[in-house]
Formats: sequence, structure tokens, C-alpha cells
Amino acid sequence: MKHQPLTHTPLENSRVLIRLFLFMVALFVVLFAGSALAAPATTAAPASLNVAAVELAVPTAVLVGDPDLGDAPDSTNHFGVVMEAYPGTQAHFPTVFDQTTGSPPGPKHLNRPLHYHLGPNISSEREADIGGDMDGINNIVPSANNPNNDNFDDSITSPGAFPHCQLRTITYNVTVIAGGTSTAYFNLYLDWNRNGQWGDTPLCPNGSFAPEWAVQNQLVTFPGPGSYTITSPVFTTFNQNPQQQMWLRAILSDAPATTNNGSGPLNGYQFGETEDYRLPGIIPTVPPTPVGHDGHD
Ligand SMILES: [Ca+2]
Ligand SMILES: [Ca+2]
Ligand SMILES: [Ca+2]
Ligand SMILES: [Ca+2]
Repeated sequence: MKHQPLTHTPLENSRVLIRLFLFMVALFVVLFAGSALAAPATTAAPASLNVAAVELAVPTAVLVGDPDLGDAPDSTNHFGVVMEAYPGTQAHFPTVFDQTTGSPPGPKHLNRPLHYHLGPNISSEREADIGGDMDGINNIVPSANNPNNDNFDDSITSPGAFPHCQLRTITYNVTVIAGGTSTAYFNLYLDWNRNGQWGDTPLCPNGSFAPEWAVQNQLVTFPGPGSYTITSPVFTTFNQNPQQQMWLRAILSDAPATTNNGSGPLNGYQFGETEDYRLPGIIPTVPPTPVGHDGHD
């Protein structure tokens, strides 16, 4: 039997074209559906990023790009009102940045962007006594003689006692937000003699000086983002009246401090935070009065 060559009628050709068209449609649907299903997997893939974000514990309430200032009382303020450091003692702490109110300027950290700060959190404000403040109240309110209103003074959680004329250190926490290796300077001021200013250098009976600028430009290096606990260098205390309150200032900044009174540079620091603490006086513990026998035993 003679072999007949394969040929297609016009009808058969149109069927082939229809099948080919349907195959292409099916292939397109499969590809489209596949890409749609793959999309969530793409966004969920870098799980390590989520882990890093949790580890950082970056504060969400921070107004990134806004400055930070201290909240110790300052009598050179925008209201021209004298503030008290302690009852009956005028405050001379440099906290207000605006130098038209009087020098020296208080430390101001621009934090654009926020790079590192003291403790787990930070709150921002435009100025110490006027303008916007994310806490809803200015750091100091001179008209009400009301300082110490800045939230998140949280780097020194247990200052402890400062026995008179002893050697000791202090431990503080730092949070680094981003970037590679970075360096910062830590400074600590304590109003040992309670005269409403930092910068004095009282003398201990043993002949050693106790500068109120207790920690002077401790250089600290951070290998990367994270939370760090740091111990200060040893300093000499001076605390004749431990039952009295005492103002303490801690500064973390990108540039070294240059004055002994707790002030900052004329143009501010680029990064960091200033935390001011009004430490409560230590109430001396009174030995319990011995309970006498009542004679009925
Ligand atoms: Ca803080
Ligand atoms: Ca603040
Ligand atoms: Ca404070
Ligand atoms: Ca002093």
C-alpha cells in the first residue's frame, strides 16, 4: 500500500492554532499565579533583618532628627527667672542652649540622624525651656521652679551611695542605633558641695582632690549596633552631707567636653544625649531601738 503523506486540511490547521492559543493562555496563567504566590516569600525571606531589629530595640517614640538637652535647673533661661538647685540655693547649671539668655550654653545634641544615646531610650526637645518637646512638658519650667522633666534619663539605673572621699566607679548603659565602629566620649559631673554648680574641686582630708568633673572624656568604642554596659574610670568622691540631694550630669557625645562646668559647645554636639539626675539624699539608717523585756518571761 502506497504511503500517503501527512497533510492537514484548513479545518485541522485552525484546530491546531486554537490548541496552541489555549496552551499559551494556560502557560501564562500558571506563570502569573506562580509569581503572585512567590511574592510573600520574597518579603519574608530576610529573617535575619527581623532578628536584628528586635535585638536593637530601637525606641519607636523618638523623633528622629530632633535634638536632646539636659533638665537641670538653670537661672539663665528665656524667662529671666531664678531657679533653685536645692531649697535656698540658686541654680547655675548650664542647661539652656540659647546663649542670648546667658553663657555658657547647655549641651545640645543635634542627633541628625540619631546614632547613639544613653540608656535604652531618649526623648527629644528643641530647647530646654521653650518650644516643642515630645514629653509634652519642657525639660525645665523656670516660672514654676520646676526642673527634671525630661523622660528617659535611664542610663544610670543604680547610682548607689557616694561615701565621703572614697574611690569608686559608676556603671552606665549605652544604645547604639546603627553604623559600623563608632567612638564617643562620656563625661560625669557631680555637685559634691551642693552650691548649685559643677566645676568645683573640693579637697579631701587625706589631701586628694575630688573634682566635680569626675569623669573627664572617657573614650568608648562601639563595634556596631547594640546595647552596651560600661564602667567609668575610678574617681574620688566628696560627700560631706550625703543626706542632701545632689545634681548629677552624664553626657555621651561625639566630641570631647572642654569645660569643667557641664556646658556644651557653641554649635552643639552632633550625636549623643545629656541626662541630668537629681539624686535623693541618703537617709541615714538608725539602728533599731532594742526592745526591753517586760518582765513577764
Ligand atoms: Ca536616655
Ligand atoms: Ca531629652
Ligand atoms: Ca532628669
Ligand atoms: Ca559644686
